[in-house]
Amino acid sequence: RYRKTIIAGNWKMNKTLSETRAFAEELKPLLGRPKWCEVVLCVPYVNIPAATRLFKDCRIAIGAENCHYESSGAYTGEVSAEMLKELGVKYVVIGHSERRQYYNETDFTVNKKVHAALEAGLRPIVCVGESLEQRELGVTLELINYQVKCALAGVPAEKMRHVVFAYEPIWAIGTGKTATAQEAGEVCETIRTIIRKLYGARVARAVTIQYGGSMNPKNAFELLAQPDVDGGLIGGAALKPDQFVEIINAAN
Ligand code: 3PY
Repeated sequence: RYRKTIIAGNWKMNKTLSETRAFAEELKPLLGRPKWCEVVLCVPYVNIPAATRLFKDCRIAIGAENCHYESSGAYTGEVSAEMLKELGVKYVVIGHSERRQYYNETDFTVNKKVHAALEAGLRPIVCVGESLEQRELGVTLELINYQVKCALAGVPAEKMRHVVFAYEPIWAIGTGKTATAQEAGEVCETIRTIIRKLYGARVARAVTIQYGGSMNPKNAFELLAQPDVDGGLIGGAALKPDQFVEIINAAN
């Protein structure tokens, strides 16, 4: 295989510390045979120290849901990529549509955060995706092209094996609507084509591109069967141990 399949949960602003512990206890006995896909849980900052301990023995990597683009400084309330790295964090979600929508995340700050994450030794999971209006206007692929190029501006080819993309159509996030496997496959293929134009075929072949947006145990298999869909970034279904394990099994 050219690239890793990555199943990553995105908990968003869910689960207290005690709920994190309970999730781990419920999850562990459900995890079956050894997985060849990489499993990641992106959790709220405050749960990271506990999560890295709780999930170590089942080889689930921990991710953060955001980071700041500076390594330190007068940014009250923010957390840097370096701080995350020292806690044992491996991945960081960058540019989730909820952050673009509610917290002024722009393609410019996404690019700065991608650089910060790579600099700190983290693997950014870069989220791109169109709104319903944009899809209906027929500008989805142009928008994806723009978002991917902006995110990768100045990123050298040798760093690209640490970069993950997640295609998350905004209209499918937290709405229960899913892109069809074909729609998801088309956009993920486009993302790979953009990377190929920027970095060449070898780099493009090795990049993991996830689908995100209401992936669940029912639709996971079909989505993951698409040749350019290399995993999932999973919202609601990652909050429930049984559903999360079903999706992991669908990828195995
Ligand atoms: C969702 O599935 O709702 C997500 O936003 C995953 O990141």
